[in-house]
Amino acid sequence: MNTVTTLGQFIIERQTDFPYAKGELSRLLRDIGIAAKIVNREVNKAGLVDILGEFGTINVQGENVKKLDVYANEQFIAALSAGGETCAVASEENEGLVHIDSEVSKNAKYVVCVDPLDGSSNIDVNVSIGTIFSIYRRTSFSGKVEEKDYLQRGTDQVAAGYIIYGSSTMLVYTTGKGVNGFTLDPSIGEFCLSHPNMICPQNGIIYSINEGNYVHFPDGVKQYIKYVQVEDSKTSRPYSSRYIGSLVADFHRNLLKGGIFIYPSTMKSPKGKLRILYECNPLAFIIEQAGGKASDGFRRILDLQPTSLHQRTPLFIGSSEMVTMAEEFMMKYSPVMAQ
Ligand code: P6P
Repeated sequence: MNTVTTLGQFIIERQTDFPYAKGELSRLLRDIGIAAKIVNREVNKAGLVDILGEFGTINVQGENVKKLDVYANEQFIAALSAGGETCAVASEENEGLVHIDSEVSKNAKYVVCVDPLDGSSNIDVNVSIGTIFSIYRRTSFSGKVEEKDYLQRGTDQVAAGYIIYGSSTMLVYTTGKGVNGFTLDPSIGEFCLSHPNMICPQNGIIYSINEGNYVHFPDGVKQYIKYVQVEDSKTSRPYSSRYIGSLVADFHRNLLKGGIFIYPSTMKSPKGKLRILYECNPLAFIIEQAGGKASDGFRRILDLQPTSLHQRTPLFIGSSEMVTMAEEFMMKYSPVMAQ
């Protein structure tokens, strides 16, 4: 009989990867898994308005109905607070740091960045959405956590992962020892190991970009798009265009099948749209651990030095050979942007 490995069992088994670990990171990952199950329960009901009602109304239970991204944010912060293993959270939903000041948490050694429900505008049309998280050791040794505790390079991440709420709900994470995926089995309420040692194909035939912004793309991106659309059977072109408009869903498909996701700078988002701390860095950590690549078109994402919590960057991420080729187009046709 196939043995099922739950997320909890896997985390404990892998604790030996970190000889000096005393279990804090394991418990922190467990806390994230708990919040993911709670959010999953509500996300799966999102279409049943009579249960949730419209944001700002009172539902059948007499509760104030919250937008799901607000609800998700509260659940992750509550689970992390209850777990006591992190001293603060930087969230896409909060302008400043969310300090966790309980006696246990205020001396905790980890800080967490989270996009609690990315792509939440897709909820109403039943498109897959996701949570993205990133974990660092705090750099200050005492006192209140400050923004500088978060302004670390992506290479300093201790762990990173995402949850995708789709046809099934999966949690995918890395601690720097490869990437593993767990699928939620609702019948037992556990995330079970379903995708051990995930590897991103070095090449692919899927490109993901919002071509509605074409006129505002840098020339390097325009030329790359023209290249992938040319008929050439030797290089399997034209590629297939797949763009869901939900970062976690686009990323997850490309991780499994091979492909490149590009959100470049545009007129509307001159620095790119996606955030370094809780979107680009965690996904860059995962893709590199799976053998892929992530850059801003010129520089490795994980080497970027963030200067603010909600800082944005252009993002080229996915199969290593595809990202490298797109970077070559950027260097050839948009070299001025390399500065
Ligand atoms: P656009 C969703 O709002 C999001 O933050 C990501 O999940 C997604 O990849 C991107 O924005 C889509 O942006 O401008 O193409 O609608």
